Formats: sequence, C-alpha cells, structure tokens
Amino acid sequence: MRISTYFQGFLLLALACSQPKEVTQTEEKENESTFVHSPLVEHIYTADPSAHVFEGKIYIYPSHDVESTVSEDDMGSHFDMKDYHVFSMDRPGAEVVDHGIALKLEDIPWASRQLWAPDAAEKNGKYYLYFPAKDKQDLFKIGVAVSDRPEGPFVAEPEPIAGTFSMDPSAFQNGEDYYLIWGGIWGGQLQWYDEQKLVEGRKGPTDGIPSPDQKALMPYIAKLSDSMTELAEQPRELLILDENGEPVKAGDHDRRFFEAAWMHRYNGKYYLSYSTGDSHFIAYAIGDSPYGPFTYQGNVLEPVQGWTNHHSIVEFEGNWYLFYHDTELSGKTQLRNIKMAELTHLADGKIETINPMK
Ligand code: FUB
Repeated sequence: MRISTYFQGFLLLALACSQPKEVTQTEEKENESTFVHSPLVEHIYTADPSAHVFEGKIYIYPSHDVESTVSEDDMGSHFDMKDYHVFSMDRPGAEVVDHGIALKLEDIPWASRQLWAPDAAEKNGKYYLYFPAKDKQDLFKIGVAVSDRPEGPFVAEPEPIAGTFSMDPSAFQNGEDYYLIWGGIWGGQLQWYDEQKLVEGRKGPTDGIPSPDQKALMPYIAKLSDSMTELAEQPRELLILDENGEPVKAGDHDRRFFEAAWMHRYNGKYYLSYSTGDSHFIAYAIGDSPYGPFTYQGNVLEPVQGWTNHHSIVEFEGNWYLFYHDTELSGKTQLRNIKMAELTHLADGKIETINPMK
C-alpha cells in the first residue's frame, strides 16, 4: 500500500521559482525533469539502503523513516526513526519482500532515540546488524545486533561497540577481514571529537568543524574482532586527498566527506564513496588499501530530490548496482524511498556518474 504520493518538481527548480522571469529553453527542459528510477518500496518510507548479497539474494538494510512531530533542524532531529525492517529480492527487478521489523528501539538497552542508517555483515552463518543510535546522553554510538538469519530478528548487544562515536556505520569484508567504517558531520556529531575524544562544550552542527582552509573531517575505519561485536584495533582516519595529494579541505563542500561512507573493491582497488551533505553529491575516491589514502575521483550520483543523499554499491552475478534514496513518494525531507540503478565501472576504473533525474 502506498502511504502518500506528492510529486514535487526538481529541488533546484523549486528554489529558482521565487521571482517571475523569462523561462529559457534550458529551464523549460529542467522543468520537465522526471525520476529515472522507481521506488523499490512504497508501503513504508525507507532510506539509507545498505545492500548485500547473502544466500544468493540481495538483502537491503535501510532506515525506516516515519512521520514525526520533532521540528527540522541542522542536527537532523526530524529523522526520528524507531525500528528497522529488512528487505530482500531474488534478483534485480524481482519482487521486493518486506521481512518485517528486524530490531526495535525499545529492545536496545543503551539507546534513547534516532535509529539512523544501518548496515549488515555475514560471518560463519551469523548475521550482524550495525546501527547508530543516540545513547542516554544523546551522543551517537554504534551498536551491533546478532541473528541466525539475514532478515533477523536481531538481538542487540547490551552496550554500544566500545570505541565508536558518531554514526552511519558500514561493514566492509575484504577476504577474511571485516572492517567497520563510520562517521558523519553536523547531526552525525563527528565534529565534536578531537583525536577520537569528545570535546566538552561542543553542541551544535558546526561546533568543531575546521575552518575552510583546514583539512576536512574524514570518516573512520577499524578492523572488527573475530566475534564481529568489538573493534580489534584503534580506529584510523580514512584520508581523502585531492589531485595534488593534499587532504581535501573543510571548505571544499563539493568534495569533502559529510556522511554515508561506503567501501567496495573493484579490480584490486578500494573505492570509498560518501555523501558530501550540503552539496548533495555521492562522491568517490580510490585507494590501494582499505586504510587509504584515497584520491578523489568525481561523483557516483548527482543530487537527488531531497536534502540527504545516501547509498550503497553491490555486485550481483557480475553486475554492479547502486542503491540510493530520494523523496519521490512524499516530497518531504525525512520521508524517503529507496531505489536502485545499474552502476558502471569504466575501462579506466572510474565510475560513470548516475543522474537520478532526466
Ligand atoms: O537517515 C538519517 C540520516 O540521514 C543518515 O544517517 C544520513 O546518512 C542521512 O541519510
């Protein structure tokens, strides 16, 4: 069942419409923009899709967006999610099955609110759901919940994973090794930490953000322990460099890391893709090791309708797919719907940029 459908024009057009003016041919074409891909799920709102191939099927671990009375702010308070559903599809284009509630806020002993973007991993027949939530002090931490099945239900560990902070975890398997990658600025609180230590007094979305000419904040990575429920090492920064080998600067909003870090491996190289937040791209950088450094390459995905842009990249039977979200069904920032698109690695290793509108 579809909950609601409010088609809105493309965001840039909406912003441009405040003054009456002559409409150029280019603008006329933009006015006709339509969505290239269709929502995968319409009976509930879903976002931040992390996709994996488990047991020969595609499993999707998204956020479950809900209507909320919490007002919108730059800390993302209006993203007030309370549970997770897991979805599966036998192959691209097949029916998307909702496996129901896999984990609820009330069943996570340490969490107080905001179940944001999760991810999952499989090891030795057990499934691990990594998820961010605010603890009782209202600080984002990353938790883990365990199940015998990819669709759950998952049972949460009693405490968040020691050594984690901020949000948007993604799990990356490289052979026998598993890594947890995470972080996000503004509402993701990464800017409140120096050297992985919380700095007293930082409260808002920009407290602790470096000045524009300084190195941007970067995502973190740490190897997971054999148990998959702990970090096996001190987290390290994933350095994103520009074409001159210099760290991308905090003022470079089109290229700097904001949130939604995801790693995949292609032709022996490691691809770190991420959202640039307020400039709304999914950008990517390439490195020779999961620990980086990574060199910025360009965009995987152009801005979608809606403020947030969050994705995952997965291979299924030799083809690659991008999972992302937009707000086609609701027209509202915090009520999103997941989508998928084919993704192409070009001969030179670059990714062909996907435009979600035509
Ligand atoms: O869904 C809540 C937050 O919005 C995610 O954690 C971010 O990546 C953004 O998509």
